[in-house]
Amino acid sequence: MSAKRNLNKASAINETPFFGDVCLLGLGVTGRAVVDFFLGHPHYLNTLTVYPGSLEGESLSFLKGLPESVVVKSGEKAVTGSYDLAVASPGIPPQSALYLSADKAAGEIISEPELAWRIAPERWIAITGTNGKTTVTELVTALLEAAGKTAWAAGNIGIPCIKVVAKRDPEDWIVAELSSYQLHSTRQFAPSIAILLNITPDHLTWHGSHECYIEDKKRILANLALDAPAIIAVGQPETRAMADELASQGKRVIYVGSTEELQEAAPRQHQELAYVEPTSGMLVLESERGVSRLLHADELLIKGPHNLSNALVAAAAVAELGATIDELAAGLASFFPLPHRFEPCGEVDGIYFINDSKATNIDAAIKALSSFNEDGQTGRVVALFGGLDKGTNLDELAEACQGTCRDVICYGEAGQRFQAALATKVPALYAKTFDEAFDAAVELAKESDTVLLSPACASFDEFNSFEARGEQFKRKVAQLKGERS
Ligand code: UMA
Repeated sequence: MSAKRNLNKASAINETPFFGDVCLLGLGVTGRAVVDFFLGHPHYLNTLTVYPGSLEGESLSFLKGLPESVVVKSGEKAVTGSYDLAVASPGIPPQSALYLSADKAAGEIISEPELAWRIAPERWIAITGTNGKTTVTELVTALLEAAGKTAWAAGNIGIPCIKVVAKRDPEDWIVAELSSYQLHSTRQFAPSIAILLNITPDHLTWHGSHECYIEDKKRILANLALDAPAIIAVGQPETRAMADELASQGKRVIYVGSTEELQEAAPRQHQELAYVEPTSGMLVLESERGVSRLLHADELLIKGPHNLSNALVAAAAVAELGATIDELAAGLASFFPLPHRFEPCGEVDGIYFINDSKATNIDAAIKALSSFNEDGQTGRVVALFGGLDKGTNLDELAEACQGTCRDVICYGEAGQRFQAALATKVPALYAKTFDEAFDAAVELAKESDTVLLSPACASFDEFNSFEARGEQFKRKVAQLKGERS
């Protein structure tokens, strides 16, 4: 590949890094974006070699259009030769032959967000956590826009960061949702603001253990400059420990949580806090600069205690960039729930339907259930759990169902294990398929009840994605509405 400099560069891009001989692992959304970037900006490297791994539809047609300057090693299960840099797609596990061999063959191995950051390191807000990442990424983006700034949501949300750095103007912000897979292969990544939401068991197969998963999530905080705030929801011992560790190193931490959590967690000398004031119900940001009351919790359209935390972290981040209280309050009050994330889907004959298909792990489903108790709807939920089993312990989910759920329907590959575990606390039925589970839930629900899809499992036993599962839920609601009208 030619090392000629591209003179039509966007000024947000840093022209200095030179990556030499680069190998790229994977040719999905990430891999294709990396190739496109280097084809448009060839001066960053000497050669580009692609190890596509498994190939399907879009990757195959993409391969056909590649110029000869890109070396493609189709069908190779291991990286051979020698490279200065390897860029790994996030889906490729670190214990795989492809990743391990690349790690040996290359001077260093990094993820695509790190590559994008090395090229354009200014104005990054990076967000991670087991649950809530996409909501917070969208919310931060919306609040920045409400404050008159241009922001690009990118990363695990579906748009590779490398695509955005190539497009943005110097003043624009990147709001990057980062998964643990992407963080695993970060080395120097240092965002302007880092947000850590929560860490609960997930992706155990990819990481090998919960401890490794925690370590990878923590990498978002690893290289923060002294004045770059870490905004951390401290509702769990793991996240609280990370906040305290950073604070003890003299770094800036904004502690986010309930007033009880903050009393336990925040050292008094670090007075940067975000919480809901128990007496007034107002969302509050507090620092040495003063106390800002933004809006009442009831004014938010996104519901549940987890969304209060999401709103607080997002507001704290955007307040850092100079947004006024009015701008933050207006932006928060007008933010709608995203599809498949505790999304209200209407009412049929007095029964309400909520699509929380994105809840693919136990913790997310427990959070959804806890929203009902807050609203005084105890015992009025008929919940659908099931799909592809992640094998996690179900005791806490069973506890959360008790008192909250009238009935639960457990379906799909995970159905029988869930039924056995949950039946100890709540009436639990088994249904073979998603559709049968929905129909059974409608049979059992009474007026004023809510049928909640918050499945606590991946969707892949029956669907291609959690989105497809959520769409099917919505289709079933619409069909029911048609039949009953
Ligand atoms: N591949 C292999 N072997 C593997 C895995 C992948 O050969 O074991 C190769 C194949 O060529 C395949 C390619 O890698 O075509 C796919 O790469 P990938 O799995 O990394 O997926 P991408 O299409 O690049 O999409 C990735 C994220 N996917 C994963 O992390 C699994 C997308 O997140 C992300 O939106 C996109 O980059 C842009 O940043 C999706 C996701 O499911 C939504 N994320 C997980 C989650 O949210 O739980 C972490």
